[in-house]
Amino acid sequence: MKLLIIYPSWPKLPGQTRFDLPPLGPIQAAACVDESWQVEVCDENVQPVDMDSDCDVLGLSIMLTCQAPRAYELAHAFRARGKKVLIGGLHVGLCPEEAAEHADSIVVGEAEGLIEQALADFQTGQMKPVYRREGFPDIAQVPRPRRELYDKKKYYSHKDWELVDLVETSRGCRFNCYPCCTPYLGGRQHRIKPIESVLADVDSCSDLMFIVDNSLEQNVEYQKELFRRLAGHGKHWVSHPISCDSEVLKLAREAGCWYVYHAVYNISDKIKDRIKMYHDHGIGVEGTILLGLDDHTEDFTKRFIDFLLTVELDLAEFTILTPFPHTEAYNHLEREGRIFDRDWRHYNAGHVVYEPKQMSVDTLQRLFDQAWGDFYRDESQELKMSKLFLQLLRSMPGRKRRGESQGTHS
Ligand code: B12
Ligand code: SF4
Repeated sequence: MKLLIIYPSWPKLPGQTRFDLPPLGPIQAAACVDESWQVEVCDENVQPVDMDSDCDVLGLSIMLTCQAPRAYELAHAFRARGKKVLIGGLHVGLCPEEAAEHADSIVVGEAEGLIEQALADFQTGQMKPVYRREGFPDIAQVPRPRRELYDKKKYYSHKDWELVDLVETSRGCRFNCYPCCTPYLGGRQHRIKPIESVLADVDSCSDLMFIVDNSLEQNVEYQKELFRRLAGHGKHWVSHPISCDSEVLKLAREAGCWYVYHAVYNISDKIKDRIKMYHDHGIGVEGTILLGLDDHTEDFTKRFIDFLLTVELDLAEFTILTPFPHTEAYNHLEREGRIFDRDWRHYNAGHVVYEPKQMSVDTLQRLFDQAWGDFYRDESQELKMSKLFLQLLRSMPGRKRRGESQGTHS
């Protein structure tokens, strides 16, 4: 039996240099599937879809809400060719009823324990429309993702350098920030993987990694233990924020922390100090900046952009507040009747889909473009990225370009 899992293409942010990373969801779901199935993964962002695939089941992996329309198009095309279609991924956890309209079957939430059942039921002709569970699978039992299903050299390289592998060390978050759906999807408890299983996975990765956990910061002891054990594995990595505490940052650096994504949400010395502290420990910072919150006026946004130019961020990613399903932002804006655009293709964090409180839709859209333009005016994004790479290469002298004899990784 053959399962083809497609990760559909999505509309990228217009201002951003394009980097395609090997998605983790499809190969994590694939890891649950038993040997009676041959599994293929196709990331439509980097390769064409074989519409005439001889698969028995088409799996669709929808991570982002803005991927959903393309996923549904593919679902219809494959069903018209007589294929059974099984849809899973984060967006299915947010909008199961919608996904179910386009599939023979859906897996709601984390796939472990469910995708196996769906495929076994397919083999006996009894695949159910919905697979879901109460609670979450045992994080200690989550298998290692099947990284060999990607041709990294072919599809995930930039200027001859192989890009990062995605690694997950925990799920869930005890916080509940306004724009975020992670606590809804992954639960309000921080579920951590045993460090041995993280390290076993890490050893199958290339020397560059993106630790995708949304909030390692919520567990200081886990960070310390993880970073202590990660040191010596020869990895360099990017992550979401880690605790701004000298001991944690020192351990992180020794474990190969390259740079962190860090939300910058206001004009304050506290933010400046945090960025400086990361830098003092040899860790870069990419600011993630959300525009369009209710207290953002046009004047504030302009001053905010100016402030960002002074705080020595290594990179910046600007996004527009987007009311993704099951977030506080959605509940709030929906309650006030301010969401006017429900086309999921516009939910890529680069479109205004709601009425901002203190400016017009057009003004916010213009300020978003201006933010990208101003931040990268003197030094382009490519140049800033190259500087970060140079910094990295100095700390890993063994790393060679693809094709050279040593230090290459797959
Ligand atoms: C990695 C990541 C990215 C990477 C993606 C790289 C790639 N090629 O995949 C990058 C950096 C590109 C990215 C970008 C964005 N991201 Co992002 N990202 C994530 C992150 C941190 C991790 C996702 C992940 O890999 N999880 C681990 C895997 C194992 O979990 P999973 O995908 O859910 O897979 C499981 C199940 O869903 C299921 N499953 C998955 N596939 C399949 C398939 C089948 C057939 C089945 C049955 C089951 C199944 O099984 C898996 C195992 O249980 C999440 C937050 C999070 N922690 O989940 C945000 C997240 C997905 N991103 C989010 C957002 C908003 C964005 C942006 C739109 C804006 C931004 N900057 O944040 C941008 C895109 C901008 C643009 N238009 O270009 C939101 C999603 C909101 C939404 N509803 O769309 C999230 C949830 C963050 C958040 N806290 O709100 N992101
Ligand atoms: S933004 Fe980060 S800290 Fe806040 S709820 Fe989401 S995952 Fe947790």
